[in-house]
Amino acid sequence: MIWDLFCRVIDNWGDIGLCWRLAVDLRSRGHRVRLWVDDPEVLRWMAPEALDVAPWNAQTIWPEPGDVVIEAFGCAPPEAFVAGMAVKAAPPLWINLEYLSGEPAALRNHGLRSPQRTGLHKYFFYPGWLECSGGLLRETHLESRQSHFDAHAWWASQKLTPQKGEQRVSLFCYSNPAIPSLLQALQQQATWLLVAAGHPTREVQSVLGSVTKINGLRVNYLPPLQQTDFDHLLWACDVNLVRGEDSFVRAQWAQHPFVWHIYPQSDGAHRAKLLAYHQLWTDHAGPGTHHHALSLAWNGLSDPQLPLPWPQDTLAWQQWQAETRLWGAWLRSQTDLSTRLLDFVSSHRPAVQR
Ligand code: TRH
Repeated sequence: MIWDLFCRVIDNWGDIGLCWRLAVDLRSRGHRVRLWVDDPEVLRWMAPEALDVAPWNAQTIWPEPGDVVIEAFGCAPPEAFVAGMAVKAAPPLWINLEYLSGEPAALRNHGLRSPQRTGLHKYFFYPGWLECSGGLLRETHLESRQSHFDAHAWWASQKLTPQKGEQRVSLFCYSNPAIPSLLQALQQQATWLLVAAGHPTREVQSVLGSVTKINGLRVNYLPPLQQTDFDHLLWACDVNLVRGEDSFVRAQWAQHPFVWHIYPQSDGAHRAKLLAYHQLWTDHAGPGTHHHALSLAWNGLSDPQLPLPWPQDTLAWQQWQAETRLWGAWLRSQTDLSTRLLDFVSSHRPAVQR
């Protein structure tokens, strides 16, 4: 099938990061994907191989729409393109790929159809953790990539040198008042902190200045990594602090303890979203004693006066690691997002044909 995937870059790297991953995955399954992006700048370093990205701007001459149209995060395809969809004898299936959420409202809305002015219909597709949701992006060859991964060779390829006995922690977050507390906690044990480019680097440097070694803590600032190398970073570390949506999903495939810095919303709506995810963890992986406490504190949802509850003993890490494995195994036992999208398309396309 021909897919038109629309991506508007609002802020950060997640809009394009997720769309690029989806495009690559659908192509690997034999589909033709036109990825329309209004600002492809980030892809230059994130995916230098992304030569065939289609520019979405005022000069774009829109071709006849394909079989499926996906707008990422409600980004609204241009009117001229939608008009082309409406006049097709068999209009494409139009899907709004929404944000990841475990909240009941997202599950209720998943798959619902919304009539449009043009006489077309748009369907809502919600990624999620449960079978009744849209699932999580997981490429078909992920397991084989992971089983062939050689962390030592990868560190060397990045000109980074791990040291024996250090806990390796990656950091990718938004602006976060808990960073000083994190750095304090990490100094208590031998830790190698790998700080992602952008926000995280600025935040950590604003606390540590030019210092890169303090008590047990050693710090490396990373350049922006290609997306495949960002995955490798998560596989090579023992603990991953991730954010947003795409890096959060990738941490779940990395099989190491991880903490999610959820995208903070001004109305505080992220709290319910975070708690819904905690509940799913408790239901499917275990009590989450260490994970939940750290996650709440990291997201500013517990007493900021208290030190960050970073586990300091081996038993705690073992428990958390065991739960992380269960969580990952449960998710891997389900079908992935692209498979569910394809099923959705094959069961809904005939219904919208005229
Ligand atoms: O960049 P983000 O904060 O994106 C967010 C979320 O998508 C959020 O839901 C949305 O509302 C907001 O943007 C607009 O975090 P996320 O989703 O983890 O995306 C980061 C992407 O960047 C991911 O694809 C991984 C990639 N990445 C690299 O390729 N190289 C790197 O070095 C790093 C740090 C990230």
